[in-house]
Amino acid sequence: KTALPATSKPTVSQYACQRRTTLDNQNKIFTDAFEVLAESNEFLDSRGQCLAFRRAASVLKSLQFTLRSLDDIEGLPCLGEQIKSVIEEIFEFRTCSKVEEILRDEKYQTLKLFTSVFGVGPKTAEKWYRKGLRTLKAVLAEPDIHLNKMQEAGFLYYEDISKSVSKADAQAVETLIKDTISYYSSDTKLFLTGGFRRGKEHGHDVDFILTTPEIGKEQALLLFLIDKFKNLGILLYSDFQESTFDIQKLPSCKFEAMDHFPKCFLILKLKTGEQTAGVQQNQNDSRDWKAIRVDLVAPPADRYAFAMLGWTGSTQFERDLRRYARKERRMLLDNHALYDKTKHAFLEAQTEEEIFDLLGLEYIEPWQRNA
Ligand code: DGT
Ligand code: MG
Repeated sequence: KTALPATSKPTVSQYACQRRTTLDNQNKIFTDAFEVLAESNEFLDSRGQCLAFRRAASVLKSLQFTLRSLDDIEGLPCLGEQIKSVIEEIFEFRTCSKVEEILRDEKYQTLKLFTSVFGVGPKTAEKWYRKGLRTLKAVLAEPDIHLNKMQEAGFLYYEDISKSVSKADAQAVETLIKDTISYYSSDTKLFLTGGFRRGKEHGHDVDFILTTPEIGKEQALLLFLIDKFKNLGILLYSDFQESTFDIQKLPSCKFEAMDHFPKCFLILKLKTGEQTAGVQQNQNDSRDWKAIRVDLVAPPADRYAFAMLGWTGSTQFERDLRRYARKERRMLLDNHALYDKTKHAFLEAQTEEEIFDLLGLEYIEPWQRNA
């Protein structure tokens, strides 16, 4: 056997889609710090800074060892001077003063609280903060705040949906949907996606892709399901968005834009088999259910692979897939399609493996996409 020279470390790609990132994070102390710094910059609307911290966290998550000294980060991508100094401070003090300062900051704490409500983003949270509001109770008591339907539901079921969803809950929802779609057609397919497909034990919601072998038949599927849930008395909230999908359109480079498939954001009543306090405070009835956030998306069967790849995440993995396609392959990728700008042609794929292949990437399993 010939030993590798001491200097030859495996190179780590700057793209998350060329790294294998499991849930076994060996550098949590650093990545937790970067997530706080990223979020604080998101609240400040500093997109570039926010992304820089997210990328750094993502690189460290992919390492199979814990950082011990500055030598360990030599040659790693996405770790600029600012990031290095945070890592250095954590080496020395086990904590970062900037992160501590953010965590103590009243504004950060308040924006974090407000954005934990379903339907409330950083912009709305900021608006409420500027009005002098500091608690959820204060928001509800403020006469000139108009909540939209989503936010109303967010407040009403806050106690349940602010807690994480377990894998067991996700499986229970899967069974429920499976039973219900059998009434639509026996060949409707249901796939768990999002964080649970990546092997996570907990999530903020449960994401599913549904499709039918016959193209076009998936169009009415979600409305059928919503109607059934309503009749079953388990539909607490539903926001249905119909298809705006156009096969001719080039894939969108913007990750933040939602895809164009029919989809719905739901809150469902899931039977738990145990008694819990009522949803509304000062309501002393008990209940044997909890509210769960569920997202459903119904792409046509020939778009299934792109939709599945796009909805499996993680967000950082998705961003880098698109960035890699554009910068390294002159291709445009989104949740609907892959377009080759050199050949001026759409590239078709039936499976995720085929999409990785078309991009010239090694296949990364869903549980290795926790970037
Ligand atoms: P969770 O639910 O917090 O445990 O984590 P995930 O990874 O399931 O995240 P979730 O449910 O917000 O989204 C599922 C996937 O869907 C996500 O990993 C990427 C995709 N996705 C979510 N939001 C967007 C978006 O605004 N645009 C695009 N293109 N994709 C999105
Ligand atoms: Mg999810």
